[in-house]
Amino acid sequence: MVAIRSRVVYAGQSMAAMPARMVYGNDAWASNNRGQQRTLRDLRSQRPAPVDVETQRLADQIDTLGYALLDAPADPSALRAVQAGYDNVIDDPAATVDMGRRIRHVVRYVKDPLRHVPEMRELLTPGALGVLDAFYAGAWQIQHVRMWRIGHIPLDEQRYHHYGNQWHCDQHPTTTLKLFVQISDGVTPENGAFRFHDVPNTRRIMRTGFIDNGHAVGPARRLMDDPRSAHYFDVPAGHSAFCNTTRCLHRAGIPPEGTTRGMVQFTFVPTTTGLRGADPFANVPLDPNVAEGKFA
Ligand SMILES: O=C(O)CCC(=O)C(=O)O
Repeated sequence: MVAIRSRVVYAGQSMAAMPARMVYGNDAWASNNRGQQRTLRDLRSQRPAPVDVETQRLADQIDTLGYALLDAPADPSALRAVQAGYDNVIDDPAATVDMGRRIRHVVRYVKDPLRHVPEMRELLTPGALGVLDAFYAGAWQIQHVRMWRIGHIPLDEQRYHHYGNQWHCDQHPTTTLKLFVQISDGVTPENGAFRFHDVPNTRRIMRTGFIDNGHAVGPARRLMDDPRSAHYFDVPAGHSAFCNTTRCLHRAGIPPEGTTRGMVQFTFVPTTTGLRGADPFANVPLDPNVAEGKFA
């Protein structure tokens, strides 16, 4: 019964999103596509960022493919401090909140992660800062910072949305970027790696039968589930990648029973109030969506 009801809801959402999907190849409303890209074009034409060729190449790749994997990992001692901080905080009920949609504990977020694990700041490496400056022409800010852990979802529950375990596109403005930082060791496609399709594949899937939240028919279904066409974030801990999760279809892998996978994520948006200051963490607001009663 619940499954039938969710199909109906999905179908309804899907119909509503259809025109924007055909035009833009993603699930964000027209206003989150068109106007946003204009903002970016204006910023870039006013003050192109003085960055090196490789940094610019990565920023350009985010425009065309929707993602960029950074070569240089975080400093090993910073990573160790973050991993120790994560291990300390993630089992503390006062510092965390369970946010799974059907089974609460399958995903647990740290409330105010910058306070609990201040060393997280060092995961935003000089390489990442350069790409941000190139992409946003220096005019960006951190919208929020997240640290979370996902766990196993029982087989008969895997077809439902618990955390981002079903293929989906976020509905943020298309100028929003997320930097994913691997903080668990030994992540593989089989044991829970985050995975995504690049922008050209996402467009194809969106236009050829994607319904919603892991549901698709026809060519979209085949392409979406073809492991050869997806990218897996199975890099060693300390490595990071930008992903435009509005333009790239993505999902979490599901860790095997008895295991978990952690993640740190920084979310960036353009700012119209000038270049970023010396400390990008100076005024990062608390994330209103990480709270008791909220869902992942
Ligand atoms: O890999 C994960 O834990 C899911 C992330 C995700 O879906 C998102 O950040 O939008």
